[in-house]
Amino acid sequence: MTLQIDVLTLFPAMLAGPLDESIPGRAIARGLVSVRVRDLREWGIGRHRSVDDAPYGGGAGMVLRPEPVGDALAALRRSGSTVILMDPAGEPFRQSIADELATREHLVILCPRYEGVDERIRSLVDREISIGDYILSGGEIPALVVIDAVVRLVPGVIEEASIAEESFAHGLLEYPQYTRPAVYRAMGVPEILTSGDHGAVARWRHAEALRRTRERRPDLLAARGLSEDERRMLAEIDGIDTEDAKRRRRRG
Ligand code: JF5
Repeated sequence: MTLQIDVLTLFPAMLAGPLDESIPGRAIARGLVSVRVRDLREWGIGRHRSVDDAPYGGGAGMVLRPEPVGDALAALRRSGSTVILMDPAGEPFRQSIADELATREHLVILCPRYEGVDERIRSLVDREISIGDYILSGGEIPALVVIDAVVRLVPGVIEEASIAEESFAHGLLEYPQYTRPAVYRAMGVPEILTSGDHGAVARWRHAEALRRTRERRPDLLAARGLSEDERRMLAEIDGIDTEDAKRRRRRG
């Protein structure tokens, strides 16, 4: 089943290039995903196809008028659609949201410009998503972020094993990766990776992912928790001699 995505924007050209490239480009070319970019001005008001107006109460900038947005959403949405507003005041985007969106049949993504949409438009959308705490000039780049994260989860787009292996799938940051040459600017490669011992490599990677996550994103570890085995791995990294390690040494 093809995931269909409609993007509603005043700057359609901002979407075309990125969606032509790499994994999204290939997914679209293979028909696994279909993306249509629609110009909000198609639903603009009057001879000038007006889409914005000054804010009630005064203040700087312009606000997207509700009628063009409402009409566009009415035209694009159907039963089974999920309508998304990109907005810094939305729910922080995370992998679990991407997982959920990848199961939908039709996404409509609304990209605000200027000072944002008329407040009454919020009642017409299913979810509001933020990609982070910074100000952008429009919702197009956030929409591309969401599309990229979602498209790669659509069955057949990338190898199933790659998704399963990905660190966020386990709630951890990725383990360190190395490729040739064996020595680069006097920096070597951990010996275990060239040992041919696949079990040892897997354990090392798991331990390094834990180490890195604890160091850089303790919030992720706190949210996820640690198994008994993982506590032992971190203790070993810290050089703490656990009763368990002593027992294992005695047994040889
Ligand atoms: C925008 C008014 C929205 O969509 C975003 C955004 C999402 N996360 N972080 C920023 O910004 C576009 C511009 C103006 C509302």
